[in-house]
Amino acid sequence: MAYNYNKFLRLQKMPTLWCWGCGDGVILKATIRAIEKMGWTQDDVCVVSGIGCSGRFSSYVDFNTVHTTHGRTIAYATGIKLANPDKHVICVAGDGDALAIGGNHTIHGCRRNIDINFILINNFIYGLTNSQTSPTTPQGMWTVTQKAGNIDPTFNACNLAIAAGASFVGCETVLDPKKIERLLVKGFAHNGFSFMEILSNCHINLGRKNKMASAMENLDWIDSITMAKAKFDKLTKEEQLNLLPTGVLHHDTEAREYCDMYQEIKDAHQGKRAKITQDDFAKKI
Ligand SMILES: Cc1ncc(C[n+]2csc(CCOP(=O)(O)OP(=O)(O)O)c2C)c(N)n1
Repeated sequence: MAYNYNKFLRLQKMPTLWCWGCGDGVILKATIRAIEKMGWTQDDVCVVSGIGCSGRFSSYVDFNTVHTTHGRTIAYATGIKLANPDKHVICVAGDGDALAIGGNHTIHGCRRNIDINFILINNFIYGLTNSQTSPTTPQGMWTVTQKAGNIDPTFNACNLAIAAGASFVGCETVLDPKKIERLLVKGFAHNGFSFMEILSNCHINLGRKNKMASAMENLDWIDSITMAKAKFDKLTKEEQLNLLPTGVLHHDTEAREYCDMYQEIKDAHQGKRAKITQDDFAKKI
């Protein structure tokens, strides 16, 4: 039986502004399925998105939503989560939004390990503004700002998130919507900062000038640069170059979550628990 997405969609906002064949719709549907799998209601969830094609996400889903400024999803989400720790906060941001203008916010969200579910839609380009280089655009690719080919080295977003302290990090691609759904369910269930990168196609703004003008060609390219973590781990360092592993890449269940620690401080102030000592939150570096 066909899955009924309508109860979580703002149908009056349809059709979306996304191009035909864009992966953003695949991610949106997987997110709705994952939310339903978690048993969360519309009121339990707050979706915060930035600016970009990916930023339109919050317009189309019928939860509490905030469509905020470019690169600032985590700042808003942090405030929302601290004031409403019972809500499940989901941020959606593009690679430009999350790693360029919002890069600083992203690393500090990871560092704080606050219980935010961060979905990075990485289409390797600035989509909405028509093809400027992003921090994940592969070297050599044409962009409107580097017409002879991008010379900037690229970020590996998941490695960045792990190094910055995110306690759950994973990656999937729009080639396999079921795997996206499973990754999101695991990340949503994790108490801490869940960084979930989904590699997506932008055949219009990246593909047309880089010999992958159709969605299928763009997806074939994504397929060629990704490999399941178990297989990836068996490769030599040299063989791993230019490949991105998929699946759950890092899961630390011991790291303390920020709202929980904040609650303990509030409880101590209100005399509901013993005074906090320096050792309570100390972690060996
Ligand atoms: C402060 C600010 N700077 C720049 C812009 C212009 N702008 C809008 S979206 C965007 C980049 C979009 O790329 P990305 O974040 O990768 O999202 P996508 O559209 O690919 O989903 C830029 C530079 C803006 N809206 N606000």
